[in-house]
Amino acid sequence: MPTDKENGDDNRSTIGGPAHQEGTPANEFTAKLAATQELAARMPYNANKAAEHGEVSACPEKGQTMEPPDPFVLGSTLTETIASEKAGAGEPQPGFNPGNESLDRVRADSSDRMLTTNQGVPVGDNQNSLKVGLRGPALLEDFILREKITHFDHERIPERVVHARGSAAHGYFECYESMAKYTRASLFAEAGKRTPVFVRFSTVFGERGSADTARDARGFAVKFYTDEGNWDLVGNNIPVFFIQDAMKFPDLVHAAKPEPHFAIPQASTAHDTFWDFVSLMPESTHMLMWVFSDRGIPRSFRMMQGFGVNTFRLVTADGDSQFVKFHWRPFAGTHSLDWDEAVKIAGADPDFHRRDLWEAIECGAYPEYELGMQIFTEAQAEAFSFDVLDATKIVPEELVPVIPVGKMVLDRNPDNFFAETEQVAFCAAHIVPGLDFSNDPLLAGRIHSYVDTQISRLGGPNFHEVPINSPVAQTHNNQRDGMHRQAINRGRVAYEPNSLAGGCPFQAGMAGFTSFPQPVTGDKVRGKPERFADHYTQATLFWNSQTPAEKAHIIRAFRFELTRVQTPAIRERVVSMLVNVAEDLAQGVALGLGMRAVPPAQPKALQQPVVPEVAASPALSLFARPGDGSIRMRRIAILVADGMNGAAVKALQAGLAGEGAVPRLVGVRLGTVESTDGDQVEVDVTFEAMPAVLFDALVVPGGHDDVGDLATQGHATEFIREQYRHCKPILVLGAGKEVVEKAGVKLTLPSGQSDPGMLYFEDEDADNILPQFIDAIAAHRHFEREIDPPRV
Ligand code: HDE
Repeated sequence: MPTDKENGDDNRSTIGGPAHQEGTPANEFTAKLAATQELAARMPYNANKAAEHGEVSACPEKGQTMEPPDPFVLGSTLTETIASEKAGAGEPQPGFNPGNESLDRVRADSSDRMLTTNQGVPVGDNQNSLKVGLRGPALLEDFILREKITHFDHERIPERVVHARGSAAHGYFECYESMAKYTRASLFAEAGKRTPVFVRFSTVFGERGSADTARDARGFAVKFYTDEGNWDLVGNNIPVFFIQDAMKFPDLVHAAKPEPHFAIPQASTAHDTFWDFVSLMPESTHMLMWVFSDRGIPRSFRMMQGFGVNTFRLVTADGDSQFVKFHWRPFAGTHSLDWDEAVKIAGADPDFHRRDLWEAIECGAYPEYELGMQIFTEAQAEAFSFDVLDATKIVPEELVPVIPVGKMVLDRNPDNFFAETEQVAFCAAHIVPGLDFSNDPLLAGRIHSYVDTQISRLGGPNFHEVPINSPVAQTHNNQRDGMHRQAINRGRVAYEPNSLAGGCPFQAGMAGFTSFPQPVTGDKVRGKPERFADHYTQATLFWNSQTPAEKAHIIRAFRFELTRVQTPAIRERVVSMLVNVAEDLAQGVALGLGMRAVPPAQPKALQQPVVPEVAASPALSLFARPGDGSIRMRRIAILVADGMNGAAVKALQAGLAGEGAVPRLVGVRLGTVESTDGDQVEVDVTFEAMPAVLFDALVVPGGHDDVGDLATQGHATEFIREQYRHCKPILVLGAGKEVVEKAGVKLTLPSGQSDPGMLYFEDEDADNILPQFIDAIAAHRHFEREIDPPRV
């Protein structure tokens, strides 16, 4: 394109202009001015202004918009068509924002490439700094060294103030049926519709490098990249929370985190400040019951439920709204660890959950969860004995059933932990048209908190442009500038209403997000609704819904934590709170703490008793969801030593692997062992590298008497004892029985009855070994065997 100079025209000023632009434009600059004038003139006033007031404002107008007579009007420059390798072709696609494209746009691959600086300059020597002579001083001009070190110096960003430790995966959500009669949310619009998701699981209180198996609630945060923007369902694996009002969140977190004077203990609530706080906050009792049940130590992220916790709203296209509670249910069932096991795993493999998620996805055993909704009207909510705005309460499934609405499949691991898992920014305020908030005062604080925290964690207001956070829906607004801005917005208009950009981007009107017009009246107050004062009814409901084994575990969990509390008055206060939940619970804990007597119950905030709708809810037991019977990704140890029956071991190994399980031959050291038929069998892993706690089940093979020297190896003996103590299925074949007995483990229950988790076959080649063992593994744990203190 010839420039104005070449045309013989003057350069034009960018300040002011004539009162009238008449005549044919002499060049592109004046043509642009004229087209701009034409466009602006078509919007003589803001026609929507009147509709912004009064009752009609409830249905906002679609913004005024016009097409420009010339596309240059909307551009920043006249030179935008001058292409270069860096600037691009200069042909913007109207309405397109490449920041929302798939992550491929930022995936970097260095295969077959030279090393460069961040400026793209090839680096000749990546081994040595620049010096005066080989033994001389380094030079300040070494920009290559300085860039490398400077970048390294700033590699870390602040960790999340809570939920710092986490792992994530990509996947998709698939809707079962249209939910249009409940919500206009586009992801629920039709059967089979798929929406990409990114899910991050986390612990709450531990630091970024803490162990995965700490007792804690688990975060279950799902980012749905819907075609109408991102929806973040930022939930937990427990359906209630410690507190009722956001005002108390910093107090809770300060009490639970390491004590500030010496920063101890890491990732544990077993210390004075936590129990001091919660025992003065009786509304936390219900949450404590859940966290100190086995839900606080899940076996895997793949085997835990998720809950939205707060009450939300669904809103239809016609503007009708109902309340909703969100639930995730794992197809693999809900399973947990044993506390003793969790403690040992923290040393043996602190990345236990992270590794498990990664391995399952890499192996094609994609974790799957069903999304369910409890949908109920405001009138129903009014009639409940509890307040649905109180996040310390559930809505029992007996009152409102959970409707399955779709399933989520996690089928891809992130490429880069930092870029994706660390930089992902969830936010309880990220909702889409068709959803809305309730007045839950905890949720109100959350709506504020998440964006605010990302500003310091990710260094500014543009964190939505980090590729993992940017929606797949196009983003267009007049927000500009700030740290790390990536979008290069075209044009000079960054305000609305405007005529100079043809009114764009224009407000969506009723096609966009509109808040549900819930009527609100009342005085400004600080306080809580009366029904929030019921602190114990649902804690008791939870207790009453547990099996005897689960109750025993809850008592032990309280016992462990409170034993580590130093101040007896705090222990007493906790027990006095538990008396209000159930006598047997309080007695069990008091006994475990060596108290001389159970203290009297703490006075209740609510004097009149609440009559709950249900006394027990079977769905609250962890055993209510054993899963689909599959043993995919369960780790099974097969102990091996010289003199074992190799044929039986190989058959089992193949059979278990065929079921998708992970059988590993565990021996004293790597190398081979010799089986009875003279075969050399390769050991997969050693007792040291993978101790018993890292396996879900055990096989003790048969063979020669004593199966070689297995019975005399301390490692093997300890391995068998731990598998037994943690109530895991054990398969014993032939002479393996002697090895097990020498470890002090009995094949029958303490009562003398047969142990369903202990399978013994004399004939090591019997046909029914595998099916029976698979059933025992799918059942996960065999608590019939459990006694306290343990037998071995
Ligand atoms: Fe969070 N929470 N939270 N929270 N939360 C954060 O946001 C907060 C609450 C939950 O994998 C923070 O990005 C307040 C309930 C998850 O990145 C922060 C209150 C539930 C995650 C924050 C709550 C959650 C967070 C810290 C009370 C279950 C991790 C870093 C008013 C429904 C998301 C961050 C991820 C993270 C604030 C209570 C779930 C500080 C103020 C209840 C799963 O913004």
